[in-house]
Amino acid sequence: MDQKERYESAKKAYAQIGVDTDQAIARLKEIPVSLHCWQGDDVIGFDHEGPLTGGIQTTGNYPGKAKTPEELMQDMDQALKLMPGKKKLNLHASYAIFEEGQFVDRDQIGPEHFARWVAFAKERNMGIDFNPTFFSHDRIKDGLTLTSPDEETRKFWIDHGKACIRISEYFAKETGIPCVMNIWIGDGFKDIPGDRMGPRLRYKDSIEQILSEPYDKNLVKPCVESKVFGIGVESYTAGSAEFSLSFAATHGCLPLMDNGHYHPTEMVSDKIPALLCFYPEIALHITRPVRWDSDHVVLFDDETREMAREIVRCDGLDRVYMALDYFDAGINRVAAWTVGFRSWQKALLNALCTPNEEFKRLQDENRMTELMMFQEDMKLAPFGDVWEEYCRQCGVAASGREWFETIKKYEEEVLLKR
Ligand code: RNT
Ligand code: ZN
Repeated sequence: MDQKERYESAKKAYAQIGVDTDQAIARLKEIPVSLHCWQGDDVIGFDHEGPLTGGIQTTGNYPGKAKTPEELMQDMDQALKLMPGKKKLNLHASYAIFEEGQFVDRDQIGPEHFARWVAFAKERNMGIDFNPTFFSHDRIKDGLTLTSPDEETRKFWIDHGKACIRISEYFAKETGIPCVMNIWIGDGFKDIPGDRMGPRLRYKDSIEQILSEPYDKNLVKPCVESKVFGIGVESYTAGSAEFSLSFAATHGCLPLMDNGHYHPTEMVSDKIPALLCFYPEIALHITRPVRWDSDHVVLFDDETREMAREIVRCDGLDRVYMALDYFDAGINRVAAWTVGFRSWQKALLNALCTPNEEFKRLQDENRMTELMMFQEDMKLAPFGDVWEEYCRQCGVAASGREWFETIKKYEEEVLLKR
């Protein structure tokens, strides 16, 4: 059978269980997923010399990492060409581009330092999401930013947050697509704190001051990302789950869940429907935690599938902002981007090809044995043929072995020559 015949046969098989694969493919093409620039250079950026701090870590030393804006854009472009689907660009403030002699500190950055990124995104029809960078910087005092008891330090970081609101609005205006602006800080303590509430009250006040910067709520969507712990801040983080959720709920901003930021048996797939009962919109960082917040490349694994399934089941595709967040420095970085993005695309397509209505009915009628059986059956549905068709329609290779040839060539001709 050729590809077309295989798809026709899969389409029939899915139709028998009430799934319209043509519709699933068409829907997926409209869903934007945010691609993080920071996989390309191990979360370094262009505004500092120092190492990555803030309780996050990249491991590995694979050759060829991007060191300049040109290299990062070139690498990302290569990755984008191998991915099906609609993309959005996700930038960190540390990726500001300063022309010769134009350097300013993070509290002073403005739209002009991101003009080249806007041009990059516009040429590729992408919106832009943004993140203030509260890590990897010498104005971090004793590991603290927005929670610092030192008012000068705290003010510096509040001003950074405000600058980022202005830049986010600029992105939205330029691209015509709302900008999701995510606040995450690594502030916390390695050992048992003497005051847990003080830093949280300062954090609350700091975000309130940041959000007091005027902005159009339809254009900028501020989020607060929670975290259970970080490297070096094992005992306490100010931005815990309860803090972030409560802040978002009481301040009209979005909670952002990163699935590497919870205790290992807590599942974000289960938290998505809980939050969607209350919040009009939520945001996600999709990653793969291996034993800790290790930020391995996203795969088409059980929890990834389940997260996508919950978004689709809850009819949440227009209410959930999806962004990838991982950084592996131990493998080819262009391939890391590509595999992770494609994995989330697979998860979404798989979710759209799931007989969700039928599953709900079985549950509501308490036919749990059948539900279990049917869910197991679905694991062997001819999903690969639908994926192949989706990739064909998007003009990218369906099989990894095929697109990997491009990566190998790019590595030889570009990455290894750096
Ligand atoms: C860190 C958070 C945060 C970062 C990025 C670089 O644990 O997940 O989102 O990964 O902002
Ligand atoms: Zn994250």
